[in-house]
Amino acid sequence: MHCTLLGVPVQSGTGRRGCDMGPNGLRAAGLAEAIAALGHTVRDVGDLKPAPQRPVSHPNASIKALPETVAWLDALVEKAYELSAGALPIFMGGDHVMAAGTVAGVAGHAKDKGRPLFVLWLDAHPDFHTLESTESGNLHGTPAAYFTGQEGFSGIYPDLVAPVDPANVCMVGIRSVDPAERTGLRQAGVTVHDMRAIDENGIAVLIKAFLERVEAENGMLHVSFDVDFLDPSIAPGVGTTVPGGATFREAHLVMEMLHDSGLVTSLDLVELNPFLDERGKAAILLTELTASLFGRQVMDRPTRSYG
Ligand code: NNH
Ligand code: MN
Ligand code: MN
Ligand code: MN
Repeated sequence: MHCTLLGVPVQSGTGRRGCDMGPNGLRAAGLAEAIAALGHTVRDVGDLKPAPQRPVSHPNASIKALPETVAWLDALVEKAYELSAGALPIFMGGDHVMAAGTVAGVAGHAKDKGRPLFVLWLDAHPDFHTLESTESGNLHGTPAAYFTGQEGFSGIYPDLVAPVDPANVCMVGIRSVDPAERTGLRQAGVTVHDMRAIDENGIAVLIKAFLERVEAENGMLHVSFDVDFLDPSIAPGVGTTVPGGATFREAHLVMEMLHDSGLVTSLDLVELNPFLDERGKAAILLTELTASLFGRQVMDRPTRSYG
């Protein structure tokens, strides 16, 4: 397999500084080397720069850093569209507002190919706020609402060429949902597997059902991995820790199943904050998890195909 690494040092979407060091944290942890060691070719194309700022504004006064964030998205939608036509892109964030740009760009490519885009959202949070509903004003809480075409983003965030069908979005690991997000998710029909669903069913059952759908519909699959999906005890390097997250083995199992499926076409690694990390713990874990996604196994197993 051929992959491209792109650094996206955006941190205007979060209230805490340090996510701009995320791409270099992953480089220091040996992300490219870990993927290459599995027999893949990896090209690191460096860090993206934001586009010039547009004079955007919104009546919600709590919103922080709107023109700065939109400038990142303007550059990123185009770059993600361009990269997804070639080797498998791995987007190294940066805070999670990055996914507004990556998913919008990748969705444009899927549309060109006439294939549906599916999104696996691994996160403690659904990030399903609109510009009206966000109370924190931190725009990393908005990407999933934007790329599924919820109202109120047009003329501000980049124009959406191909909104993702909310029915094709599967969220796993969710354990912190604001009231407006809860309503929005239900109305849109997003599949949300909260931590209780993982406890009751086991994560493998949930992931397998989703992958079978992607396969059956010949979908492309974007995986958006927020570090706070993981329990903070194993991944301290993130600004928004929420207790009760995915365990070490649950997270690896998801990545191993994603590898075996052969369905993943693009990947976000977001919200790593090296300033808050402990001796590279979260950066190293994220690197090891990515290695599982690219085929690292304890013992050889036949690669299953879903569907
Ligand atoms: N829902 C909260 C907000 O909008 C928290 C979002 N924070 C995240 N998302 N880290 O992944 O502010
Ligand atoms: Mn997130
Ligand atoms: Mn989160
Ligand atoms: Mn492989």
